Order: sequence, then structure tokens, then C-alpha cells
Amino acid sequence: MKKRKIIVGDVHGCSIELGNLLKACDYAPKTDQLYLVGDLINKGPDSQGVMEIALQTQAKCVIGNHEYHLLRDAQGVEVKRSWVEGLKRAWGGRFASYLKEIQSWPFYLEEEDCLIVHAGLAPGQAVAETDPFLLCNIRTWDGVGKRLWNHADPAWFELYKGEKLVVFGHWAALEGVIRPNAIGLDTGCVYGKRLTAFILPEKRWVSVAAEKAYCPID
Ligand SMILES: [Mn+2]
Repeated sequence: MKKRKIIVGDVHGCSIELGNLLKACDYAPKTDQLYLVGDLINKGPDSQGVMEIALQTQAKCVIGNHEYHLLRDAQGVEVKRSWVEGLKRAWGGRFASYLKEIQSWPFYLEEEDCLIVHAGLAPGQAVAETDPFLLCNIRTWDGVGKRLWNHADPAWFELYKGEKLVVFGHWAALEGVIRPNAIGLDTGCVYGKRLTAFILPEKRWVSVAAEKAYCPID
């Protein structure tokens, strides 16, 4: 039997809500495959707990902009961000193994019925040839990919004409996107809103309320 896909938006350290959401989906490892659309870590209270759930469930994950910065930091190619130091302290001896796990994640996952990416696609570009930074940061499209976030530009998914269903996260302010070929799953859990899953093949939305607002909206 084919497993259901339970695809979950930006968790950002909200391990309690992730546990609640899996229960609300009746998640069972024998019948379901969990996917996480990136940004599992940072901002929220328990990035370690989220990493543990990802490992225990053998979730398929893609890299979000927060994991991207963590990896760049680990490679020494980026100015240190204070939250990375915080995670190093919080994760202690587990930092190296979590880092290794995150390094194994791709920037996108192409399945037979959907394409999973953290932020989105560049209109008109093949995903395999798109800059990974763009895949985990884009919100809007300026025609060339220089500005990835500008109120004057259209959202990337308004220009996306592909038939393949793209499932993404990253854009919490939209509180979810439902289009025939694009599903946005960041519903702002860490900001006190909801954590959301989209289940395939049934195309069902399941969401649970955040326990609290862990972080101000930036
Ligand atoms: Mn993000």
C-alpha cells in the first residue's frame, strides 16, 4: 500500500505543536510518510525536540533559509549569527549529529504527485538549475531573481504555470496559500497562529493552534 504523505509547514522549534499535529493527522509510521518543508529550527522553544521528531519519524525534509544559514555558518563562509551560537549551546553534544543530518537534506524533493521546496520556484527556471538560495528564500519575482521579496513584485506562485503541485512554506504572513498548483503551508505557528499539514492523496488540511506566541512577527 502506498503511504499517505503528511506535509507540514514551518515548525520553527514548536515541538509540542508538531506532536499535536501528528496526533490530529492520526500519523502512523506504517501508513504515513512525514515531510517537513524546512525551517524546522530557530525562533521557537525547542529546535532539538523537532530534530528528534524528524529523526524518529524518518521525516523527509528540505532545507529552509534557517538551515541554510546554519550550514553556511558551519562552513565558515558567513558572519556568525547569534542564534546559531544559541543553538550550539542548546544542542551541546548533539550539535554535530544534527548538523550532519541537516547536511543530508536536499533543497527540494520531487515526488510523483508534488514538488516540495521551502520558499518557492523561479518562474521559467528548471528547479534543478535554480540557485539553492532562491529556492529557500523567494517570495516575489522581479523577472531576474535579484530581489526575492518586494511588495511591488508579484508572488512567485502567481507566475508559476507548471502542472506539478508545489508545496512550500516560508511566507507566514499569507497564513496559507491554496491554488490548483501551489499549496503554502506556513501558517505562523511560532508567531502564535497555527501549525498546518497538507495530506496527499486526499488533499486534506489539518491544523492545530499554537500554544502561545513564541516570537514577535518580523
Ligand atoms: Mn523560511
